[in-house]
Amino acid sequence: MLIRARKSWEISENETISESLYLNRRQIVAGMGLAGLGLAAGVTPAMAREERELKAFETIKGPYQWDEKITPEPVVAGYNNFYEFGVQKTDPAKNAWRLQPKPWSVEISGHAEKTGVFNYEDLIKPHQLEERIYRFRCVEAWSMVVPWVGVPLRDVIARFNPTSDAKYVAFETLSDKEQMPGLRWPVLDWPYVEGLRMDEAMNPLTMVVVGMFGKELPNQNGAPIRIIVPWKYGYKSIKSIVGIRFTKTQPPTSWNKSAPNEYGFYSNVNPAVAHPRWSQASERVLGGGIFSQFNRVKTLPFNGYAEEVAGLYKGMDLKKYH
Ligand SMILES: Nc1nc2c(c(=O)[nH]1)N[C@H]1C(S)=C(S)[C@@H](COP(=O)(O)O)O[C@H]1N2
Ligand SMILES: [Mo]
Repeated sequence: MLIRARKSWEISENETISESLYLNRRQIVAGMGLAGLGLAAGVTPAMAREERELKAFETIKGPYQWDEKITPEPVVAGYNNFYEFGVQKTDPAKNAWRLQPKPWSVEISGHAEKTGVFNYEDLIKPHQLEERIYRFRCVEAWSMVVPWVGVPLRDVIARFNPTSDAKYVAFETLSDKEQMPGLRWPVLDWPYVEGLRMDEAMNPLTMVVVGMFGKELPNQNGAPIRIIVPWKYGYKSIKSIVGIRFTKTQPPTSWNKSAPNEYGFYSNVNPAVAHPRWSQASERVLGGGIFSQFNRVKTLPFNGYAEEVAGLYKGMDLKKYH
């Protein structure tokens, strides 16, 4: 292996980080100015951000541990897609301080014996939390490796006793203009929605995630509760969930609604099926070093999880059901 005595993440992420640090400093200075003038202690963005200290979790090591270099935490927390906070990769880290992840509740509805509004604490039991290292592949052809903290989605679902009519699970993100400045732009049809077929949702790989790197999720990564589906393109991994609905028919999904020929319902990582505007055959590994524009690796079918999930799609034309 080539030894590179350079920074551990590449230039674009460096810019990301220094930009947010810069903003942070500037806002702290603004806050100090207020304090210096003896004004009432208003909460500045930087203060709000710092006050949300991320609680550490005790976790057990889960069964799935992808054996690859973990992406530096500042990259995972600084290079995001969360359009509710803006469309630039650096926007969520700058703007998501407005999100209030506590208290939080999720409405469970549709074809299940048990439905209703449940507090975060009713859904997530701390002693069940496990850490899994997954690789994560965005449809924009970049990838990372992240130690997520959470529980299998199937364990959460089981408590609601879905009926035999529950063929799909639909998820919905919070949509609150007060907390999410990006909602004023109609880039997507808000709220952000996603869905899985029931057997995909019940697959042991599918996770309800509440943390990363041993701590609570930063807001920009989808606090306080999101889904991670490691064999699918990143947009299936919906953030800051307020609704889970068991449905009989295939639910609409945000990216499919916005560009149906570009984004299908299934969205399985598939190097053989190009996006209409770019290839999916390879990917850029984030945080791979200063030369990482050259750090392209071949994309793996089902993002490397074929052994675990290919059976879910037996007999399906994966070009048609992309
Ligand atoms: N609600 C919501 N969830 C979302 C998105 C979004 O814009 N809004 N972006 C998706 C996309 S395209 C990706 S790649 C991942 C990014 O997750 P990360 O920022 O934690 O890496 O979140 C997904 N979940
Ligand atoms: Mo993505």
